[in-house]
Amino acid sequence: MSEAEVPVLNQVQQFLTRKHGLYIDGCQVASESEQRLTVYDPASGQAISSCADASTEDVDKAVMSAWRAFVDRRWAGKLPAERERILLRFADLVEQHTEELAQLETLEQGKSIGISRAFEVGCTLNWMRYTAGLTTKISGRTLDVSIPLPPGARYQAWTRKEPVGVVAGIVPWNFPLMIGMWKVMPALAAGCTIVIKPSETTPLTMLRVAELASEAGVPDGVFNVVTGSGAVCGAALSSHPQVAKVSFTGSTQTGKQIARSAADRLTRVTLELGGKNPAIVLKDADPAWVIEGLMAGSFLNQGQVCAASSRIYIEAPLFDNLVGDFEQAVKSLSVGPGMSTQAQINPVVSRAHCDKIGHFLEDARAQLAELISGNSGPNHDGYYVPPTLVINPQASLRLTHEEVFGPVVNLVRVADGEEALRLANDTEYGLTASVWTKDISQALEFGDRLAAGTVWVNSHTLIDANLPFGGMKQSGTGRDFGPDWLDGWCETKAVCVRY
Ligand code: TXE
Repeated sequence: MSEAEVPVLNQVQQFLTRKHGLYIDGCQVASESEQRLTVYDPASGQAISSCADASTEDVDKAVMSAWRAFVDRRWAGKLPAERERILLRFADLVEQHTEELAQLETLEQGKSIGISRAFEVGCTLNWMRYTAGLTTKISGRTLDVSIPLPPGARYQAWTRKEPVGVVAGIVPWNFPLMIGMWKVMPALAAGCTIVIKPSETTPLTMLRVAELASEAGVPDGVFNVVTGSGAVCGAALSSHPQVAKVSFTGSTQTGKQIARSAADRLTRVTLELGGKNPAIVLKDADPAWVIEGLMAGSFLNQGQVCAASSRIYIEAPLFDNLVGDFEQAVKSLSVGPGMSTQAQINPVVSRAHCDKIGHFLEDARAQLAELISGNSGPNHDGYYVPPTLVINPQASLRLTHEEVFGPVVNLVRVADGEEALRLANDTEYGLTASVWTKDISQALEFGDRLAAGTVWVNSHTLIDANLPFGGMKQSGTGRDFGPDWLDGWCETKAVCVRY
């Protein structure tokens, strides 16, 4: 361990050595299956823990626990203010365990401990408290109706929001705690119950926060966790007949599979899928803002961010100078383990993902693309990918169009803003986009014409609990966050009363 590496807390070491089961009905239970899935530290490639590889029977047990908790109204039947108090207490407990959760996250996911503290836990707390507050603001509308029969009858009508039922939350590995809580919290705030499946690569933090939820007073069966593969555990969960809604974040391919199986029973779905997000830099942009904003927008969490800026279109007069500035910035990044407080780029999540990014780069090299790379990682078995700029990639390269989901960003010279807009929108994705300019009219014009669920001006990848987020086109369906967030977790019931 180098001097800059954070010592692992005793409770984290103990948690890693536990034989983790599933979290059902408010306690750890052993899986029906003997199969285990190994959890690796991306900085070393060493096994650090394992989790249960849940069977279809396990998933059924968890869903039925959530179903019982929903139908007997042990959660939805509480006063909204009581649910809010419990959820705020849950947030306080997560805050008290910040260092423990941040270390677990870094050890299983690879990201910097600073990012784990600030984002995985720090930002998650903002979302938790925001959503807890929504619990007491659920409301419908009163509606005047024009029903003419029988003659002389009078009516009053209104809508009520009711929790949709048992929710299945399926979570990816890039922000295991934060994205997990983006599913748990709105479900609980709305009065639903949930079974959550973290990624098999990063299952640990969800198992730990489920314990904290129970400690905060969330009733047994309301928050359940199953761990396991996508093919068995994920598929069984998302197609379970008692699941009323699936909230999924992950690849477009798996999202489509889930939507297809949900169609059979018209299960509600929210899908937050991939992106190949453009940033358009116009010639009057402030270069210092561009470098600061788009270095973070492209390399945060090693580029494993669905909202990341991965295609940067730069108007010709600024291009050469900005490429020079990006090169300098990329080459100055230090690369090392997430537990180091000094490393700015850390390993990616898994050997498989490291190899996948490697294949994109091999394809680019084979086609003689111009690549500028920063530092390589330490010389051991971690999953390191050097931060890389691809200059004017040809249309034939896979990384020109496909989501790399790694520390790789395309810098493209464009003649003018019109060419940038055409290229920016020439994608099957539509998650995020940004435009960089000092001209407010240009900014608004480009904002209107970019086909993306979120458009930033002079920033990128900055999300907020009060700002709706989600994709157009093949980046998904539905919106998370914002004042109307719980609408996606509720049914609207119309009530009409004759008097
Ligand atoms: O995703 P999957 P993977 C993108 C990114 C990445 C690619 C593949 O480009 O390289 O997806 O990553 C569960 N039924 N994103 O393979 O398979 C799985 O167990 C139900 C974008 O890891 O989509 C995990 O819990 N569930 C992204 C979750 O789905 C299934 C974040 C995500 O895994 C399932 C991550 C099935 N049939 C990757 N198959 C984003 N939008 O932020 C798998 N799963």
